[in-house]
Amino acid sequence: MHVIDSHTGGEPTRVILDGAPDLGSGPLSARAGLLATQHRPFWRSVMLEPRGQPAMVGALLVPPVDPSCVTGVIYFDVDAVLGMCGHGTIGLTVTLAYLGRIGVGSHRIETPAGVVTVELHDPNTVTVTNIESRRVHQAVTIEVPDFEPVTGDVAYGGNWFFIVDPSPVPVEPANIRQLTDLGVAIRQTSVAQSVGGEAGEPIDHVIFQDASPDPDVHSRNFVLCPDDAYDRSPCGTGSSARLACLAADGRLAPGEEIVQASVIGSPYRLSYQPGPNGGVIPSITGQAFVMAESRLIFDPADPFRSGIEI
Ligand code: PYC
Repeated sequence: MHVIDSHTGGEPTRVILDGAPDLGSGPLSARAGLLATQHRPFWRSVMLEPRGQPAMVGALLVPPVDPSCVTGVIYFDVDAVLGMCGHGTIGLTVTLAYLGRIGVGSHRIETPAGVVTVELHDPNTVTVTNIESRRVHQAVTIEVPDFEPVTGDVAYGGNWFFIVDPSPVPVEPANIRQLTDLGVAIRQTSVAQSVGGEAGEPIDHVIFQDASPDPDVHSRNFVLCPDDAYDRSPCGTGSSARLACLAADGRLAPGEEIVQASVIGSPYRLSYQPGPNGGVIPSITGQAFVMAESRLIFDPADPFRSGIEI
């Protein structure tokens, strides 16, 4: 299996070029469903240690349905197949440029959540124009066992987010353990209490937002992903959901640009335009770097060839 690893603001992406199961030629959302339900051992073996690493997202290249797209892609982490992934799309674009498949300019990429546009500015800098993102519920209070009640918004940016703003715990590296524990408890409670999307879609990510002490940075976030790892980048789909909330609250005008930093300080430049259905069309600009190009080996004699399952 030929893979290329990159990181976007510290968040790893593994692009899978070959060796994956055949998912057919249906709509990407159907192929993502097949991957999630029929091929769980495959994607987990690529993400789990010792082959994978915490927080890594896989990007499986598949033929697009829409011929105007340079590729189709299905993203996943060790616990879930994702609708879209912003940092992964920045990493994928830089990887496609590294492979010589695309050059500087604008390209379309098909994901299970819809077609996104990427602008490659130089070998490392990419702007993603995401699918329309929207706030679904405002100021929902959840009684979280063993914690104080928390109030947040439910928003969609290609994945489903519960966004707590301001964070009850300062968004700082020293608090990553505490933020992770609270985020896991919020996600579990939101699922148990059926707090989710319009059609009952479960919350898969939790975001804590904080003001930034740096005057050049609008805000900092901590994003808990489905695998219980925190996003080292400011999370592209999470930033999209957050833009939808800022727009709905009248706190950010269309076209106005802000810098959002992750808990480890990696920045995205964010802005939006009004969407056709009352949401926002987010723009996310960030940088990715290719780190490795390798062949994964699945030796039948290796007791951990499927990854460490504990
Ligand atoms: O950047 O959208 C994102 C993302 C989702 C999960 C990890 N990163």
